[in-house]
Amino acid sequence: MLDPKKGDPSAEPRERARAVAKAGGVEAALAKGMPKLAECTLSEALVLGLLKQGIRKYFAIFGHGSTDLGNVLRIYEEEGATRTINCRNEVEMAHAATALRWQYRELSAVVTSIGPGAMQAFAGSLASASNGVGVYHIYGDETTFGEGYNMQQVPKKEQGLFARMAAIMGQSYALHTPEALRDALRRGALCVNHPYRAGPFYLLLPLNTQPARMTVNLAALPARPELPKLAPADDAAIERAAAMIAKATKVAIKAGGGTRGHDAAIRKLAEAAGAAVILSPGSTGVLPDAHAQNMHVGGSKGSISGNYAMSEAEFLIVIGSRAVCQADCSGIGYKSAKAVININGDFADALHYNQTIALVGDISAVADRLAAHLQKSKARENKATWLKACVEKKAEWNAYKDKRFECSALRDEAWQKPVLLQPAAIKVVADFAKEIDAAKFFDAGDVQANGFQIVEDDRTGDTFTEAGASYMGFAASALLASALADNPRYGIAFCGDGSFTMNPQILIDAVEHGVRGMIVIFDNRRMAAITGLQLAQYKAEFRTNDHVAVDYEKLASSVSGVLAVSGGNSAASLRTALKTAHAHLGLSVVHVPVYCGPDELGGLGAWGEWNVGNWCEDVQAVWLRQEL
Ligand SMILES: Cc1ncc(C[n+]2csc(CCOP(=O)(O)OP(=O)(O)O)c2C)c(N)n1
Ligand SMILES: [Mg+2]
Repeated sequence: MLDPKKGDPSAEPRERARAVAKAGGVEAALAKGMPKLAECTLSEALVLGLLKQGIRKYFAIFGHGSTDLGNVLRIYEEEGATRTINCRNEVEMAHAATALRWQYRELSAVVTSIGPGAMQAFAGSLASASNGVGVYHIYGDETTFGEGYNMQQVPKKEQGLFARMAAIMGQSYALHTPEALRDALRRGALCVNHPYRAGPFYLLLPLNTQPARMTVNLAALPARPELPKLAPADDAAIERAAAMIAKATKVAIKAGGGTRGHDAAIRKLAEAAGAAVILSPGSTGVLPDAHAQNMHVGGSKGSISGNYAMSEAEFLIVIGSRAVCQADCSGIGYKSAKAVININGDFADALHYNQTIALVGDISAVADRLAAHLQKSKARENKATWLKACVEKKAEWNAYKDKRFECSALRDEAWQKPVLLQPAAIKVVADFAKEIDAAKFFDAGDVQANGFQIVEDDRTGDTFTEAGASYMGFAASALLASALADNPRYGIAFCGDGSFTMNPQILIDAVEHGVRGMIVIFDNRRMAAITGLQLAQYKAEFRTNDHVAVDYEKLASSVSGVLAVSGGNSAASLRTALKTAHAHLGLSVVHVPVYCGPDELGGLGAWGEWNVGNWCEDVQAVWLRQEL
């Protein structure tokens, strides 16, 4: 209850917020004389602690489980110390926070109420866990007195169930005691800033400890950790690895998602080793698209050239890969490989295969040293025949793709008229993105799979394909990151109709928070990726579409501020629509009807094997015989 006799309860927090904002951070404010010891609530101490780690930005949906924290965020925002944006769906905001870190490297926190809000944000955090992206999640939680069930807690006579659940996904800490904040934030800082295995850190904030008063020593709260890059201490293993690479004649590099941002080192190593480079869906751009040694993606979807290199290479250099079943180890992966060099920061990932020399450490640091040895020994020289065969396979793949890109409209059963084919339509939008230097976002379905087979990136950071979890709804939600980014970049979300309807909240949130960007809905009026799998495996479709016609243009334009445009049924009309959409100073939506049916030009094919459905027996039989 507010007690008028006690004066303004927000006066002290306001003063601290002002001091921090004015100085430009907690440490700077302390240096300028802000008292180290603060008497405040746990909610405020948490906000100060996060500020000390450089976190000023919050995505929030408040509820009764987070009103106290919300009140502190209000005061701190009024003084210019933090920024909070309110969202419409917790899954959406978890995705936006993931994208903010992934795309812009900016750390933020997601704030929810207790119960359903927390549960939804938790579900969304799978994307940050799967892609190794650090984000703080702060959930309201049951009171520590245990006076009775708190509404919306997990209804069981057990303690700390949300914290336990969250700890399975990442790491969690229940702030049962305000003074535990120091420990919680030290663990959190390492989790969200971990150099090679970052992920979500969950702070469970009980309803009754949020307003509890405490003495916090601001000087003692942990700052963002600075960790040195690590690499093997001596050259013994690197020399052994270099000698093996020099001797082998068919070498491939598998560049996993961990290679993102290590473009220069990967190129140097690939060229020194004479290795064909197989990309993951998440690492397109690490080697320029047209580089002769770039074989494009490999795996269950894969490509003609990527999968050729995967199955033919006799020697494998795995870099920054966690060995995903679809992309690596089931089916197509490395049937001819006799030995592996694995560069990874994580011991377990580095030792995933047998016959391995594990070069544990920072990718650039290790790859540069290995490349220097390979250059000295001219390791590339005996690989000309192999690289020539790889180049031929890449030409085959490019010709195969071109045939699909050139195809004009085909008559579609659901649309009852000729409509564009998905690969051709995605190519038009991907080319447009390049033209205007936009970031591309993909999440799931045929749109994602065709997308990573199509994009022609020349550097890390032009495509964000949520390949870790393939979470339908990520792409559109990721646009919201730009609302909080220091230097927002125009983004285009490539969405299937199914994926878009999982998280359409962006229509409202983008307008409210001033996002400039575009959603392109590739509408085949079904969840076609699953239809395709069902047909390929069991020759029958089951419940992957409905018969409800949705007018996405009308739906999108019903939100004031959103511009909706029809992409039409030809490449030319789609290009015109993209230009119109891009000229809009806000969020625009381009709706493109696309074909789904038996014509092979409607997709880019699947080039690998996959341990699912009725393929398991065959795939597993091959895997059992593999010694790697
Ligand atoms: C949240 C979520 N639910 C279910 C799935 C499983 N799933 C993967 S792709 C897909 C269908 C995607 O449909 P759509 O977005 O329309 O793309 P399309 O394949 O039709 O191009 C489904 C249901 C998923 N990846 N994410
Ligand atoms: Mg669809």
